[in-house]
Amino acid sequence: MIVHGIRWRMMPAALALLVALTSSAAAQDRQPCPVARPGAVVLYGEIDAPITLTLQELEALPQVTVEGTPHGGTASRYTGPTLQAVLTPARLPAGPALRGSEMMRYVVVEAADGYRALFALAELDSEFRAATPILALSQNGEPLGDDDGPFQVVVPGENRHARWVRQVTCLRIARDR
Ligand SMILES: Nc1nc2c(c(=O)[nH]1)N[C@H]1C(S)=C(S)[C@@H](COP(=O)(O)O)O[C@H]1N2
Ligand SMILES: [Mo]
Repeated sequence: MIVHGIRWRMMPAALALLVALTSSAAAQDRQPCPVARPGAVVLYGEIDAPITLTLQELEALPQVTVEGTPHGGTASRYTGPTLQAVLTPARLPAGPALRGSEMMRYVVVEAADGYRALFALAELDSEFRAATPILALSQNGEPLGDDDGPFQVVVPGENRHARWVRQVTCLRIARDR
């Protein structure tokens, strides 16, 4: 009986702790990228030092155009470098070198609103799949608007759009061990 009483008296404290833990975890999920630069994409994480790529530098990379239909919109042409091309300065393993323990590498795409989505490095590799995700700079030849741009991930062939990250700020390079 005494044990029972103690448990019940602890309930409000236990609930408060649970709420505090869940809300702080949710807040952490929504932290914007700490190294973001306005109008640029920053590569950071498991690389020697963060690398900033400006719009001009992204435009200088080979450009790919893919078809995609935005949420509630009509079929569009999205153009920009592949995420693989954007990641080139990070010198990550690619093609035949992407195997064994390297298969645990991944990239977290981070957005201005704190939204984040993860791709395995292999999903970005053109030797693994015919069409790989791009960092779109334009839609139907026009720069992306403020809601989506200036940079938006477009994933060819992926029907759900949860990884079509809008307002991309950073690519965090990581790996599991
Ligand atoms: N920055 C950012 N990008 C995002 C999201 C988001 O909340 N923030 N939502 C994703 C989801 S779940 C979908 S379905 C698509 C389309 O969202 P929209 O309908 O708000 O354009 O964007 C994706 N990209
Ligand atoms: Mo969604």
